[in-house]
Amino acid sequence: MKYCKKIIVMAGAGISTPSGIPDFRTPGSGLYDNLKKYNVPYAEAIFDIDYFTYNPRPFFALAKELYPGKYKPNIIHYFVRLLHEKGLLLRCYTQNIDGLERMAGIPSEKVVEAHGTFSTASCHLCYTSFPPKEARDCIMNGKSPRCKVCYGVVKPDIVFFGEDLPKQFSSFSTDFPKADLLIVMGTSLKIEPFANIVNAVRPNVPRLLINRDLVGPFKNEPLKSTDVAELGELCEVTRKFVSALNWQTDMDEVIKSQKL
Ligand code: CNA
Repeated sequence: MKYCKKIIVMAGAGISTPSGIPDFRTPGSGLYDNLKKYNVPYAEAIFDIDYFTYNPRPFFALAKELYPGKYKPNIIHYFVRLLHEKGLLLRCYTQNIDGLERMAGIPSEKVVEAHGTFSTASCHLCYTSFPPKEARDCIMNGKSPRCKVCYGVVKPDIVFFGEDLPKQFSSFSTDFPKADLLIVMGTSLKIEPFANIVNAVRPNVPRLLINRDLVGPFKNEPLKSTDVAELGELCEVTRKFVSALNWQTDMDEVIKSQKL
């Protein structure tokens, strides 16, 4: 870390499981094993744009759970914030839609929410913007928000399977070649095109995976000499890093400054 000044973080649902938000694929606790109550014919249907057009209710039931407000950032989000405070964070690319990076105080220009956000909403048919608070109120009250132009169903701007990623995502092509360290954490690296940008750093740049299991290129045998995998619980590994870097006091201050 001492020699790295342009760190990119690629994050997934695993950084938010310690905050109480289930990920997709962890057997037992992951969303894919717990979708019965949403009554969907197959797991991915809940984030499938064609299925949403046919029946938006399962997604809205899940959205009620996931809307930011209920959950708080944890030490992992604050670790990314600390990288920023120390002038080391080039960008955090997250697949998460929980807004916990924002809540941890990482400035919006430092975060690319590659799979969208609940903070804006639009019609899923004509893409006209819709007041996000009104969308939230409707969904929380069990109603479907409707577009004021075409009466199509409005959804928070979460990227579904079959939809394009936000424009911001394309900045990876200029960010990644500048990075001098890539940290990949809490993701199965199963969803494209996000998963693939792990290969967009220069070939000699170290890549560090912090996760319960090996994923993506970290599964290769032999492992590339510049790739390192630190397997385990993210909170524990993060604490270990904070201590090894002697950042405990700074970490305490960052958490204290973000009164939630
Ligand atoms: P995933 O496919 O569920 O993978 C999560 C990965 O994190 C797995 O490899 C787990 O083993 C690992 N993991 C989970 N918890 C921990 C932990 N405490 N310590 C260490 N490793 C852990 O999720 P991905 O993010 O790869 O999949 C991308 C999807 C998930 C995106 O489209 C998201 O929108 C979607 N998602 C987001 C959230 C959220 O915003 N919090 C929640 C659920 C799903």
